[in-house]
Amino acid sequence: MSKKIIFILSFSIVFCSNLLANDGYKLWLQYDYIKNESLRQTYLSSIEKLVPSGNSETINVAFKELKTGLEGMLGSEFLSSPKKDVKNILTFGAKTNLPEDVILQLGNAFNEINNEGYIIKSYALRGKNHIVISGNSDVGVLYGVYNFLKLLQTNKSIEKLNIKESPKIKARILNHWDNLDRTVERGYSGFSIWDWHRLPDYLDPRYTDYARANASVGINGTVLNNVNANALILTPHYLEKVEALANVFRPYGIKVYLTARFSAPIEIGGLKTADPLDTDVINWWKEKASEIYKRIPDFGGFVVKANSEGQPGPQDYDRNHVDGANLLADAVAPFNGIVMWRAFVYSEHDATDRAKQAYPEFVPYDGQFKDNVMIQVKNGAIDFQPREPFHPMFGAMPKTPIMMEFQITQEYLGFSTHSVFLPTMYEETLQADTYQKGKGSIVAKDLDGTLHNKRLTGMAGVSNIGNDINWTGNTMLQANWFGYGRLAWDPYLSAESIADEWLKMTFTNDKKFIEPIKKMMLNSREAVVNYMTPLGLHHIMDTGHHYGPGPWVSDLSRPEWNPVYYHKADSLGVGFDRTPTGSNATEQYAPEVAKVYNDLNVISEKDLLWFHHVPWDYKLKNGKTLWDGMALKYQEGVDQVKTMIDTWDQMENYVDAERYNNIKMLLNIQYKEAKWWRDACLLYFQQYSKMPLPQGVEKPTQTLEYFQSLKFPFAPGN
Ligand code: GCW
Repeated sequence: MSKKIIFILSFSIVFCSNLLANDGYKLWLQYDYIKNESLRQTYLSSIEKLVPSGNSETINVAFKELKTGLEGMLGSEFLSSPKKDVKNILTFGAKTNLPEDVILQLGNAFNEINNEGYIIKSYALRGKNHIVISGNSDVGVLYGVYNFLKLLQTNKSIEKLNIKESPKIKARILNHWDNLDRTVERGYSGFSIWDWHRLPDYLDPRYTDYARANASVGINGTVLNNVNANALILTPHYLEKVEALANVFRPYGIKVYLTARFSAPIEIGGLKTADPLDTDVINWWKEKASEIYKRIPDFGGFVVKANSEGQPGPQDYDRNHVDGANLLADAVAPFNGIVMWRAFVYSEHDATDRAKQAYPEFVPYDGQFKDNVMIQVKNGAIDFQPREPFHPMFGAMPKTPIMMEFQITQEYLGFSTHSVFLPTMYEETLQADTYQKGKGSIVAKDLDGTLHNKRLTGMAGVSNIGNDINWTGNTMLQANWFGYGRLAWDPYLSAESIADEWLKMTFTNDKKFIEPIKKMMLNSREAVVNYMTPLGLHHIMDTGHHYGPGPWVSDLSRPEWNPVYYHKADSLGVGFDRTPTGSNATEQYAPEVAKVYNDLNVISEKDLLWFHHVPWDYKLKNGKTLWDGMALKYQEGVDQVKTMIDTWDQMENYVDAERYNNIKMLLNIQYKEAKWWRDACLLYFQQYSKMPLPQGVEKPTQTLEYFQSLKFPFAPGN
């Protein structure tokens, strides 16, 4: 081959590798060849040999990942030509397997990390340079390996490393709302990744890649099935399949959990009752637990949705959530299992403001739940809206572990067509101050246990993945799976740092790409709030499937399923009065917080209509009337999506065509739908405000009747 051809070939490999077809399957574990030659050489010369310590499956996984990652980023030169005089060594292994002289170098570090934490340290000894990745467990080492690889993926220096990191939350879990027929409730990325029919014998390689992706961000648990549960998952036929998945996940430090249908003792056990105080029921659950643990010794435990939206529960027998949760807790306690009992409960027989209903069912029972019960609370008191004030239960149960439930799938945020970076939203809730133990009692502190000194801690994220080739349908939304995992590991991280990492790992380190796209991501959540539910509006999505606007819906059987229940628009104004003159939901917050929410002069306008019913001509802080301000917010949301499109259009040279087009086409859909939201909502509310659209707001493209006539019987995820 002529020199010229070789040059052209290597040029195209080096400079165009990120422009080759890329279906997005590899997520943030792209391990792209490092194009900055001097940086690549520095890395190459700092890692000449990999030395594993220990030979567990987890260490083998870590070894394999290091080889894949380093070969990808550093090229085939890496380890291809074993040198005689190796000077730069990378050792990895848990403390128990490391040679004494290496342990000595790490000094006290092992006491400063917890059982899943890791240490990455450089040192020189007897003329050699060492990097060691270690921890108190093999899984800690694996986390260290992923984080070491991330240093290279994000082009950081690997000189003089001295990193000690531990997860701040113990149970870092994905919740799959996946059904046994492979449909996914509120799933917008294809069907379930669990191929129940072909399990347990056929193990789709995707299960392993799923485990890798999760471990790389520190997720250590997965609930395989929907909280609207089917009892069949607890029968031997399915448990065998669950066991097969657990075996795939175990080396990656991931435990399997299942949802427990409360009426399972009747449905699959042949009992007449599921009363939590009935001896036969108690024994049935104990036996079921021991049957599961025989197959899966490290089974994590159960998640339960009880007495909510038609699910069976202890209240069917005049018992309460404590009775229900403790029943299951006792069954799994001998095996160190836990129960995650959901607080998402509300009843159509209760006329109380839906936002208030969970609190009295749980908070008065603080201290009565067994030690291995966590109460799983959604971030807000209604239901995963584009913006919700934090749930009043956070900080309010000092004796009961409270875990967070975030939704990663975008049930109310435009499905997987809308590019919304959710860590911004998660961060807002995690940083919210509950004042339950005075100023600074932020939600994150209740979750990591430091606020009330809690032993069990957890976070759950309702997964957004399915069997689409790129897992999340929209490449941009991979960032939400990633970001959720990062925040479950450390709830104090900034959304900005997460976006930065994800972009570099997923696409490129080029600043000309990173800076504008990071900005785009960080603004994307406010955009969706603006074009869907500005100023504290909520739950005005169309009925059932929640796709598109439906503020007019008023005919559903349950009052609190109707958007009109939430916005209460009338000729006098709009918004839900949750102050003492209304439902008084604010009384569930600490007095300092309630005072702010109650007071029109101090409440943030972001939450205005969540807590107040205000007149259409109410003066906003910018001097505009509420009507004008609302209309302008809707327009602003649309404009923000336009800006996202303009930004993305500039990026064609930085991204492979496949992922570029995936995002581009979806942004165009988002733009169309943002306008749909703006027009439909403004036309609807205008019937009450009777005011003209202010200057700067585009004229609606269709009539209100047109928007109301749209029907989507086959919208996904329903
Ligand atoms: O958000 C609502 C959804 C239901 C879901 C429920 C829940 C799994 O509309 O689809 O059911 O919340 O969280 O239990």
